[in-house]
Amino acid sequence: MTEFTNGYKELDHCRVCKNTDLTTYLDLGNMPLVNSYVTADDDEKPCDRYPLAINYCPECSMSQLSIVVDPSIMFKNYFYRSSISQTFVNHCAEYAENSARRFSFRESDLVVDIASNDGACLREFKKQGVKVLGVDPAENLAKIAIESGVPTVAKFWNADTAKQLLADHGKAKMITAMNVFAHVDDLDSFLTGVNTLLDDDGVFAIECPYMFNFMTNTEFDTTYHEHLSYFLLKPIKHLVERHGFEVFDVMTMNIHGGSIRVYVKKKTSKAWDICYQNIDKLLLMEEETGFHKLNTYMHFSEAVKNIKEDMVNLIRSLKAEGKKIAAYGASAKGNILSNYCGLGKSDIDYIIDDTPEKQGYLAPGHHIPIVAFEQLKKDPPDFLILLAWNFSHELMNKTSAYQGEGGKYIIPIPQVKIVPE
Ligand code: DWN
Ligand code: ZN
Repeated sequence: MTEFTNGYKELDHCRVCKNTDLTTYLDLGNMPLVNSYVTADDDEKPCDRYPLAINYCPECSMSQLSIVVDPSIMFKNYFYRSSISQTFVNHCAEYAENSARRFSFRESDLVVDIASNDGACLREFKKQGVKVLGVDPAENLAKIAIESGVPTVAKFWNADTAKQLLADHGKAKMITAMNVFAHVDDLDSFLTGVNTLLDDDGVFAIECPYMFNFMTNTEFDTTYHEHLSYFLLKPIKHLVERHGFEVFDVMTMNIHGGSIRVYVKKKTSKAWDICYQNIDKLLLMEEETGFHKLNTYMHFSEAVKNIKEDMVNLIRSLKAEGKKIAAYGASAKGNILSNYCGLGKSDIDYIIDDTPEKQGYLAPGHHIPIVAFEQLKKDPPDFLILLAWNFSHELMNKTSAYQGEGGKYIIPIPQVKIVPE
């Protein structure tokens, strides 16, 4: 039984290879939980904060948080909805079409999505004519998914859940894990569950943010307590092979700041050719760019401090000139960036977010109010910080009228810049 004291536990070993000789290379201090939005009634109440630091494992090149926050605090009632971003929905549609073609889906096939959120991805797989089943612990999101025609089980994924689903639904042809593999502490139970539910010739696909982009683009604001692990291909390969699986293909993608998708099959299956070229090329790139050496990581903090300095200096100078500043995208990453930079209500008047469930709430930590899109017209700022910089094109398309009237954007990552200059 996992013991969480004050809502979290220290992690003194690598979750992939169990090595205990870990080195901290990024420490953002005590930060709020990124989806802990509060109502105005709690504006005066200080929010819970937890240590936020990343450790490197020299054995398997894994990066992971130094603590694990109790998942039931973070995921049982979840504000984030995948389907708000059309860019992400389009990404899912392409994924579903490509999967149906590549893996020759039949109507009787079952596709299971672990951490299925509001059903955004499975709605696209359903259009391919397969049976779908979502698994997500957030009861609020499971309800939305079910109402949209995506059968969903409101549970955490683990070995026990998999056994139950096998009894109720039979084996799955494909199991997808989008933006969840990095959120899970007990990856051994997670993978045991995949082994249980996956058909002998089934496909398991892991999609998660990629350490190469995280480091190269200084995407430090995607460090939050939900993201326990920061993956390269090397530790993922090590982990799945320990569970009787084999990586048979890998691709990198420009979604969520840069992600990796790893295709995995059971070692015993001969159904899928192994794309050695793609796998070996990425492993070699990781090694040649120094990601298997601690030294590479030790400069990251400096780059992070530079972004903080640039951001604070820019905001402070614009405020000194009497400029009005707002933001777009009450995102998890935006909550880390603004809190880490010490920006608050005196710097940012409001944050626009199209997620109905976030509107009317206050963002974690600094409690900046989250408002609907209409506020931009009612109370236009001089500068709009794109806190969901990973969707800058979509946000700028949506606010073209604002830009047409002379409005400007501040994009904080990979470096702080004003657009148009
Ligand atoms: O792993 C995770 C990623 C996938 O999503 C989760 N743990 C948490 C979450 O992180 P995030 O909140 O930083 O993700 P996004 O998708 O970058 O957040 C975008 C935010 O911006 C959402 O609150 C929705 C909002 N948004 C909007 O209001 N209008 C986004 C778009 C594109 C829009 O048009
Ligand atoms: Zn390790």
